[in-house]
Amino acid sequence: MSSQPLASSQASSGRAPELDAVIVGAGFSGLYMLYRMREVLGLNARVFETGDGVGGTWYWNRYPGARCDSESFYYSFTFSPELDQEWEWTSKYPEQPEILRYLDYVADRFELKRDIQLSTRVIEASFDEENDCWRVFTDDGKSITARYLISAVGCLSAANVPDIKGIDDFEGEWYHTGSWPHEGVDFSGKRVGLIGTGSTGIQAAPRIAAEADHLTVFQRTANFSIPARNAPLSAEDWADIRKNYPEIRRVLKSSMAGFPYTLTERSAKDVDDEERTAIYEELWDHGGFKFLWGSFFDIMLDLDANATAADFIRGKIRRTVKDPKVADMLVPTDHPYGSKRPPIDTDYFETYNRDNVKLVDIRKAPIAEITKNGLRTEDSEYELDIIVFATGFDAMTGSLLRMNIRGKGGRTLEDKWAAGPRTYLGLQVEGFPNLFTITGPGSPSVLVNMPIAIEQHVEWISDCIEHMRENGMRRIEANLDAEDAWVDHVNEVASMTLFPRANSWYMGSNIPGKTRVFMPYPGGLVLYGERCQDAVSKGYEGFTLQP
Ligand code: NA7
Repeated sequence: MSSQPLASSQASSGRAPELDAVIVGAGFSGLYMLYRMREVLGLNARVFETGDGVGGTWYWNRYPGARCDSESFYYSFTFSPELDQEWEWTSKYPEQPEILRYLDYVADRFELKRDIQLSTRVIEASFDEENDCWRVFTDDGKSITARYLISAVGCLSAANVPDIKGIDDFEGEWYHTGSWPHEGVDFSGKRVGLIGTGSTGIQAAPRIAAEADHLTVFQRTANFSIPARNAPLSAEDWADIRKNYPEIRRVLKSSMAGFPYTLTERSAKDVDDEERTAIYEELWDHGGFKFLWGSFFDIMLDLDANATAADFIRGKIRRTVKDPKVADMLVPTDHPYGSKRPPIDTDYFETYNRDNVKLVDIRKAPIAEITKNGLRTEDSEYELDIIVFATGFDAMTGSLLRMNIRGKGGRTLEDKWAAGPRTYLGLQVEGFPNLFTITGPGSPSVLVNMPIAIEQHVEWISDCIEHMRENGMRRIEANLDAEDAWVDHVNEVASMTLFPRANSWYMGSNIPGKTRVFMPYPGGLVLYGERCQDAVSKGYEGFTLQP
């Protein structure tokens, strides 16, 4: 389909915007959104991207060991059968450079780059109520108007560097994993301190340990992790995958979390110890997210059921780590398995058997300051040449808020979300017409295999814009009552799960001062997709559309 862009055909009243849409971010979301806007709707869109290349999260996260935690043939675009046949992943869990090459290939393959303005950060956006459009300001001193503002900034892109006293005095080098130098970091012969044992720290530790003279890991919270069992993909594997792609895609989209795994209908408490252990052993040997999404239905619903999985993993940690005192420190005790984003690893626990690795418990003796020569906790000093912050992100809201978005009456998104993010379906915010948030808070997003969540959102948004165009509408806004009801629903579903029992970035509790509220929608992809479709089939119920 190709037709006249909205912006140039707009003459009814007010001034026509320069663009149909500004899309912010050129990762998975921004690339596909641009494709849909241009190639499917024939509209005039521009992407602004801070990085000097496409790739989003995969552009920034270049730390050693950075790789995808979902299998490559599940973690990729599904919209183009031709692309499926052309691209071949080398392994089950490809490393960051390969994923970045894929996204760059997609951008070239669909000639997207001509509408992507790199090295440009959106610093402000204001809704123009008279003309029903957004004015978007960028850090090159320019501004542009667009009917729609579509956030494709991702859920995990605002890096969290903790405010630790003395960091400016440190005479060594320090890096955050989410903005890693392109030229890499040479760890050879260096004493390295790694702060953080989330998914990132768990991926990075084995790689840094193998390169550095010495690695000290500063752990605040011990974490559960499942082995990835990465393996190269052979020509035979590929022949099979290619043949089965349509079926793989169908299953992914009709699953709970965008993976081809099904939770059994049995409770973990209804099987005897022997059978349950055999099931967990099989999942452990398989590796990856299947342990969470392919086991018992009540793992994330019932503490006792969860404890069976958690105890199994604790046993594995104890059997892997040779020093019982270190194993004790590594065994998670303060949250249910899966209530923090579960990491997937390659030799993480084994790393603590190396002579050049030390684990420090900073819950017991917190970091007091960074000194000229390293780091001081409340009971010891550590000399370091390099400090790596694997301390995560201001997740889900950070990147959105950094854009200084002002809606109706000049109200800022920051003000609207002062007590936590509020959206209708994670797609729109009351008071902010014509703003769409791809994988925004209140949508399944980070609880789902991301490309699948992204495609569902992008397709919903582009269908909505098409509907607006066909019906001569130029403003769409979520209704307050629909938004309130959705926020209540998200909270209600979250309270039925074990997710709120952890201090996680899902809850905003990793950022000092951030409101503690569960941000993603935990009802699963299918239920969520039905809610989105239901709104459409009832004439965009919960939204107000205006000509
Ligand atoms: P995460 O999962 O937020 O992990 C951050 C880690 O850093 C975690 O162990 C935190 O401990 C620790 N942390 C955070 N702030 C501090 C301070 N101030 N002092 C000490 N330790 C701290 O981020 P990741 O980058 O690992 O993963 C983010 C997502 O990216 C991941 O889930 C995937 O979806 C991809 P805590 O647990 O809060 O006690």
